[in-house]
Amino acid sequence: MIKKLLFLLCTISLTANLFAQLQSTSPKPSSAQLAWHQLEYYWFAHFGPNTFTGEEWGSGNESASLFNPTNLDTRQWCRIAKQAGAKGIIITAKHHDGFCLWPSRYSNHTVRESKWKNGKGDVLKELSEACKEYGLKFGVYISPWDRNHPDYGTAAYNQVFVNMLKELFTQYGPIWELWWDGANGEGPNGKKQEYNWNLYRKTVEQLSPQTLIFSDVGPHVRWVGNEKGIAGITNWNLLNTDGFEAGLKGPPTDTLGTGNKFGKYWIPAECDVSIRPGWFWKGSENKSVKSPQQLFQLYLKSVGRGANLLLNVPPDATGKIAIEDSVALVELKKLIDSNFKSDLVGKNGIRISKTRQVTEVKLNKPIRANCITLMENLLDGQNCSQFSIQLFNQSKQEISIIKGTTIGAKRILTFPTVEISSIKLIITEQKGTVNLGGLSLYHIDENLIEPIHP
Ligand code: FUL
Repeated sequence: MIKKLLFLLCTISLTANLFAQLQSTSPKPSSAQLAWHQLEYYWFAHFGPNTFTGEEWGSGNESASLFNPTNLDTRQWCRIAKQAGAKGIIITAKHHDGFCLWPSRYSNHTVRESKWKNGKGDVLKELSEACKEYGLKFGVYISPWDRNHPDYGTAAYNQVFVNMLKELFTQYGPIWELWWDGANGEGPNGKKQEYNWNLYRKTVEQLSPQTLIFSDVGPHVRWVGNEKGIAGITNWNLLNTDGFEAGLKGPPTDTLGTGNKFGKYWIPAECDVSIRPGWFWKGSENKSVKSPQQLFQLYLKSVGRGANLLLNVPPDATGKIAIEDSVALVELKKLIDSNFKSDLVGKNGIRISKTRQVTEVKLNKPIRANCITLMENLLDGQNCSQFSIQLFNQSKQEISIIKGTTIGAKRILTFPTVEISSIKLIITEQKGTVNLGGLSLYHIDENLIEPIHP
């Protein structure tokens, strides 16, 4: 009997030890990443010669004089971004066509060679200043693939790219997020470039250690594996990147969507998607701007799955955000605000009993609802790998059960409307102790949700 008891005690303490060990070795977000998680939603701005030619991938042979916005107004972009609830703007400083939106000393294909402002203009200067004025984060997309630069495809180009990065960080900082496109096509001499990612990364780390670098493999933020704005239903903020590189040598796209449960590094997913069919503005697509309801769906499938939403809002050829886009964006903000305005638990939840794995909420009267949001406090890492939520009516009968896997920064779960008297959340599987940051209940507009979710 005593032997059995000792054996049991040993097993319990070994399991507890293993649990504590797992928790302490599991990756955690840096403070810059924690702050990034809180932003939830911000903009992409694709702008350049393509805005004037209607191309998606410029050849690099376009004349610089094509770039000539008649009324560039980056403050208008920021005003609408603010009104629309976006937290920052990431601009295409250089797309695959090689055209630089700043007068780079390392290229002959820039705003300086254009007619805009007689070659004296600088889009990055204007946008970085406007972002500061409006309290928005400023980010930069810079494509290493360059279809214009004569050095592309030779070792010298890696230094050109480094020099360009240096210009960006020394002249337009602070740069909050740097977006690295892994695309690697041919340059003007028909050759592809061997990118020196380590050199690029070291350059940025030296100049701006707080900047979050995005690519297929992070190191700080990862591509979600599609350009539809949709994260995996299971979405770990962890990823194994050893042996992978940005671009074609990246992890499989479905892995990018879900992350790795036991991933070695904290590299959360960012969902990029355009408000229009293309990434660059085209007059012909003015009627195809996504509706506020479609954008709300994307919000649920990105932010609502613990990722961030990077929504592309391309300025038009005058240099402003078109009316079609701004109307949809301001409406989106209204939908988010009105539907998530009142947390019905906050208003009516009387008693919350909480143990390590079970959280119970009793409501002081039956409430009609169709949405629950969960949040995990990520300071201790991401730990929930399976949960179930039971919904009970007044007679304490279970009326619905919702099962899910990961929670992360935020998890938005929708279900057919029911009248609820109490809620029981059970963490059925966890990697380490789940630190629940919030459980809220809403009744959102039924036309906005798909029948069953997840
Ligand atoms: C891709 C590019 O090829 C597209 O043009 C766009 O910039 C998108 C965000 O990234 O890799």
